[in-house]
Amino acid sequence: MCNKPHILIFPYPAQGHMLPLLDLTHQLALRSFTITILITPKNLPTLNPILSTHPTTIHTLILPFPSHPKVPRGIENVKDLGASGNVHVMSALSKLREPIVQWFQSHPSPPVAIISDFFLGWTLQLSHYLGIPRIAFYSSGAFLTAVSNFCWKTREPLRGRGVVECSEIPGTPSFKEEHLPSIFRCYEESDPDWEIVKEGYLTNLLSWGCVFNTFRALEGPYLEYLREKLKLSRVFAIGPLSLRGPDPYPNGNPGHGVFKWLDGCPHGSVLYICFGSQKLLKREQMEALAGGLERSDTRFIWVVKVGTAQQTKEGYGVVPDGFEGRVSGRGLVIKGWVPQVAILGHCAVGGFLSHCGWNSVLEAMVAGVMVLGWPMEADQFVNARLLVEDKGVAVRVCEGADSVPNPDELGRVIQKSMTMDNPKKERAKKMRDEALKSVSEVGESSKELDELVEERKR
Ligand code: BUP
Repeated sequence: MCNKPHILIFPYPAQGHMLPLLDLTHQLALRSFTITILITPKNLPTLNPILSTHPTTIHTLILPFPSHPKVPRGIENVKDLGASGNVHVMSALSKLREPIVQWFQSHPSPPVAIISDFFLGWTLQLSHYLGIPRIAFYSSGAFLTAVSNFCWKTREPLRGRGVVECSEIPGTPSFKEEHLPSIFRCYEESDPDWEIVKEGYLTNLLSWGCVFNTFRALEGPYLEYLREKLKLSRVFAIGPLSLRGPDPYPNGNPGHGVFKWLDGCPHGSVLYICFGSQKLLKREQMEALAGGLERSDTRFIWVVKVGTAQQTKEGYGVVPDGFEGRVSGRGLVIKGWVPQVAILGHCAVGGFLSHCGWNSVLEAMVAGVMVLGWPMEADQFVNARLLVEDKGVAVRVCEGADSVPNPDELGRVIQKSMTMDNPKKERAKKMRDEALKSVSEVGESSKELDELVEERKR
């Protein structure tokens, strides 16, 4: 371990946060860093591809998930808890400070830097204590960071205002109050967990550097805003990271049946539907979506998140009776995890009905497919605005975590979006070219990754 700079990587336990940070970790391992990834036991399987790709340069620091009164015992990943659990998971993880200090102090060759998720802002103070720099890893975009920063600064006056105009930010975007990241609306002064969250968000920008999973063609003005207006000296835009990860199938593609089915579908004809790792749709939403898909007469793959036995009993994630039979041949319903990046990259896929989670946004751009957005919570409305208004590569089909779309209308929008030529599809394809260019040898994202690496090796 001694000759190569040693870096501690601390991901946040939600799939959408872990996966891109592991892609960055892969790049650092390729560039002669020694790495330790801090992980809790149940999240260890997510590391399998990267650990088997770098068996000697990537190590793990496995620490038990700290107990917390609001995180049920045995849960270590937000995907088993839902987005509202984030606040308590963030708070629980802050109890890892002491074990990390002990590990660091007894290590023969301790890390020279820590890269931790932006949901772990408290690690900045930890890094000061350890005397090493901290790099904040943003698994979300620069636009969101600009909006979040604006909102924290003006948080009190935001309440009850209805519409919030982000006056300083390029384009002066405005958002309905309920479309701002939920953290600003749910904030509870009296709950100490929220204090940890707020502190963490605010201190992130004071880190030695801020790394974003984004690329200039998608978010150029917002990256400039962070650099120029907020005067952040080290902003590294190094994405899309889904193009930089380890081979997900080092022993050969396992041949997921979905690809065989896609091979038989015409070019651009399939709508892929997935709402990320956390969102479970309620019965009425499942019925409305199924109804819309049935009426759309469109080929589709619908990835369904299934809940606990109790949630299923209450109708969450339940596919309506008879639906699969009625759409047999033109639609696939898949319960469980699928290789999303590879599916989006298949030439038969022509659209993505998405909750607009940041990774899904980037993966759609990499695949060059237009997005049919149904933002629900968290950063998703901000991301949707970027795609629909700024970039013109998406349409909104519904909005809100509890909203139930009208099946007739949904069916019509899906059919129209998938069958008609429109400029959004063309723009999405251009965005794919830009994404690929950014990670090419001479691309902007590659240059910024090189800069980050060089600065940390100095
Ligand atoms: Br579900 C699912 N396969 O079946 P987002 C998700 N993913 O590869 P979220 C799969 O998880 P956060 C599946 O490709 C993307 O990289 C998907 O991230 C992958 O949404 C990631 O889009 C999901 O940011 O994110 O889950 O809401 O965890 O950040 O809240």
